[in-house]
Amino acid sequence: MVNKDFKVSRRSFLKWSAAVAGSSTLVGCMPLTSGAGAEPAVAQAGNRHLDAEIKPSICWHNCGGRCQIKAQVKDGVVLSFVTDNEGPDTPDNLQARACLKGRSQRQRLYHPDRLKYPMKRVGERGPGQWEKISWEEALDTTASELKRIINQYGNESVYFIYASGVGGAFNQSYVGGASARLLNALGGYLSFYGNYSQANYMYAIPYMFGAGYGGSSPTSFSDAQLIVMFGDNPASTRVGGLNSTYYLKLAKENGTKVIVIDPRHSDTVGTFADQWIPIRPTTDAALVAGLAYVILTEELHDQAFLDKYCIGFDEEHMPEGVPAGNSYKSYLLGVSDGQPKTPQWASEITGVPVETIIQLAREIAGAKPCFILQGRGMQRHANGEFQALSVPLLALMTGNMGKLGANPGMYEGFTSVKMGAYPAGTNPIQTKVSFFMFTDAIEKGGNHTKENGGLQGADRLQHGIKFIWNYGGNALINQHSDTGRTTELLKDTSKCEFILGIENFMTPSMEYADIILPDITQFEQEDIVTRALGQGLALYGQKLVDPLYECKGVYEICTELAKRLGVLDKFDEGKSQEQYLRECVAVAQAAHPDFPSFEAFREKGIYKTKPKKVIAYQAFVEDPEKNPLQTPSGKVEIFSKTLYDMNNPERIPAVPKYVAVAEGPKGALKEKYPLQCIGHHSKRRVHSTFDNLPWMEEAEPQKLWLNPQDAAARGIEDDDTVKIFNDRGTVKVKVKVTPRLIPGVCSLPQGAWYTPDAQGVDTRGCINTLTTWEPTALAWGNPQHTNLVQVEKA
Ligand SMILES: Nc1nc2c(c(=O)[nH]1)N[C@H]1C(S)=C(S)[C@@H](COP(=O)(O)OP(=O)(O)OC[C@H]3O[C@@H](n4cnc5c(=O)[nH]c(N)nc54)[C@H](O)[C@@H]3O)O[C@H]1N2
Ligand SMILES: Nc1nc2c(c(=O)[nH]1)N[C@H]1C(S)=C(S)[C@@H](COP(=O)(O)OP(=O)(O)OC[C@H]3O[C@@H](n4cnc5c(=O)[nH]c(N)nc54)[C@H](O)[C@@H]3O)O[C@H]1N2
Ligand code: SF4
Ligand SMILES: [Mo]
Repeated sequence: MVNKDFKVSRRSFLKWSAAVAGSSTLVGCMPLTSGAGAEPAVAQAGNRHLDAEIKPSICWHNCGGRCQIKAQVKDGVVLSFVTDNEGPDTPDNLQARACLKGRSQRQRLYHPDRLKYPMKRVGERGPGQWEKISWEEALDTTASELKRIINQYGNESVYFIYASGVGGAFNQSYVGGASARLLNALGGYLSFYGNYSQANYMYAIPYMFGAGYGGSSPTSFSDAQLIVMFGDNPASTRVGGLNSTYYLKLAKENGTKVIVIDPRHSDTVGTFADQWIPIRPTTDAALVAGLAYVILTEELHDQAFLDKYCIGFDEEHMPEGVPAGNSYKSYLLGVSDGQPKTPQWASEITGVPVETIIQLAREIAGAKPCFILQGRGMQRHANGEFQALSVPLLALMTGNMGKLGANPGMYEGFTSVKMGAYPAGTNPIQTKVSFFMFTDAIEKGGNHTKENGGLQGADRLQHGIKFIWNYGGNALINQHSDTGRTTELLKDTSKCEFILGIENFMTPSMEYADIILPDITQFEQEDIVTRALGQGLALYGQKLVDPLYECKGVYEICTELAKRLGVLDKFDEGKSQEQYLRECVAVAQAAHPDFPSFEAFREKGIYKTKPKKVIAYQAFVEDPEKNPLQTPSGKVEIFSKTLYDMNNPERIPAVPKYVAVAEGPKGALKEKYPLQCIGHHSKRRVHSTFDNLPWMEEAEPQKLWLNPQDAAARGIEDDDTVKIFNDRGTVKVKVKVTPRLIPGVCSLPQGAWYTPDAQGVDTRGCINTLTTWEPTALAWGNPQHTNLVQVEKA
């Protein structure tokens, strides 16, 4: 295995271990930025090492934030990380303050398990045998395999797999940066559409709102009378931007009521909600139908708004050629299926009491304006498209669109810094697989098609995926579904012939690579990161320390591969990395008159735009004739003729009906596997990143959340070790018995590193041991929160 010969000089090792062992006070993760009070604590922390130099850096992993962290560096060693503590920290100039993870980056930088040198697989693919090799050999082998596979199977067989762990200009794991530029220079690669975050939402919403859809920004939370959040947990996830909870706090101070609908009593519920409405996972569209029924039958709806801006709500506003009884109103009244969607009906499915539904409906209809918002968790389900499409109905029926303080049920809108991008070039290969179907494209090879796998840009693949470029991601195994099935597939080297891994750690995905190249972190190089928020943000990360061990950055790796593959001129155009960064900054300077000089930006490491209130669909609502939506009718399509014509009404309804799913609360497997298991995003990790930090395990140990009733019925007590299983796999982990989620539902926080024992039982708590490859019906997306399981005392 790795890490046996820890090849650093004793002197430098002692320096680092002393640095890591130093005490650290972890503050809470929530960015409760406030004008007063926060400054002294931050300033104190900032002065901990008075003689150290302070250099700006970045936390660039994929949470809803991107924060400035500032290193205290002395004698070439990072002594600690503090965070943005500059400026008055007022609503006009919020600090970009890091959470507990960003402040723990020192433990990641100096982690003893860092990958230290290039390695090649010896023996079968899978966990096991690695041999240390030289960079020369690692790069030569990678280049020759890349060349062989392109010659033999074509560029379409080279897959740049979804990965979100890195987000700089050069260091872009998400189909961009130096990796994409190299692959484009070589003739292109197979790319993907959709993503693990929001595939079902982003595929479905355009049927209703057209391309270019969007929401209002959290900066206007306090302009709302009521905020209703469906499955959204910004207190832990920072979705909506790193300071979105600050705006939530402002709204509360302003008297805005906050209601959160979530099976879990999340940190957002605990900190901000006036009311928590727990719901069974996958049933939000039924709740929306029940609410809509009350609003309609009590005549609280805004008929004029529906008439003017929407089609498909009622029979009077339907596209040509659709038989009667297909409107949303007909669905609500039970015209075609004989079942009116009464609060009783909705309550039976969702578990939300009838009185709560009636009261919530009246409250939503009475609040002017009402900010209706959904998170990404509620659509990461087997019926995710229709979960996502249902929420806007509440805003449309009450006219909560296009006005300050209103949001039409969509994700948060944002503003951004217009930073130039490092040019990745163009990809001549137009074929795209669904991000979630890459395993299918490996398994089926040339038989992966548009019909059976959702392929775009071609009817079928030529040979399937033969080469995987895995940079800064753990979705090859850990973050994808059904780890057991995926690992079996990848063991077969006749299917995918070569896997390249570029990482900082030996993650579960890296165990399946053929060559591993040890990457430097953001602290060992220079790069720029931007983030779109209520307030646009650009961060510059300076090189804090020299590369550790034998690690090299991805830019250098790509340069070396370009040399070996004869495309160096095309790759670097004779420019230096600094020249590229200067070009990126020049674009920002042209767009923002107050953007500093390159040198000043590099020195300070941060630039922010003034916060802006984005009002979704303001132009459309003001003048729908002049500013039509990009839908076939130019209006909001509550009924979609395109979906109707797919002729699959049970799984793909033309209006946002409740679609019951096999692993839902009334699913066929319920008797055998009675618990719905979701896997929320926890504050201690960003996906699988930070899972290996002892500080984070101390902050929040990995445990299954289980309700006391379900625990008692199984003789389980808090902190017991339990077995969670279904037909796909078994996980053994400790349990947190807590009323913070409803009976019948459990949650295994996603992102723990898949660690199977000899029997294949995961011993760390990786939820993807239990999830399925089966994609969603319309989007070919991930249903990773939809799982039926049983739990027993281990
Ligand atoms: N069951 C279930 N599965 C899920 C989800 C869920 O809710 N439930 N959520 C899904 C979602 S929303 C997403 S976005 C995906 C995320 O899945 P991934 O994009 O795979 O995210 P991470 O697991 O954080 O993996 C990022 C990797 O990048 C590495 N990394 C970090 N910094 C660097 C660097 O500087 N250089 C290099 N080379 N590597 C670096 C980290 O070590 C880590 O292994 O997971 C999805 N998977
Ligand atoms: N700390 C941290 N922050 C992160 C991430 C992380 O891993 N860690 N990941 C980042 C990324 S890439 C993404 S995509 C986002 C993810 O953000 P989300 O997808 O919004 O996060 P989740 O935790 O999956 O889900 C949010 C909430 O939805 C609830 N939920 C689950 N199913 C249902 C349902 O059927 N109905 C309703 N109403 N609620 C439901 C969950 O209990 C949870 O509290 O977060 C980002 N921020
Ligand atoms: S994990 Fe996210 S919120 Fe925390 S410091 Fe990093 S970027 Fe900021
Ligand atoms: Mo995500």
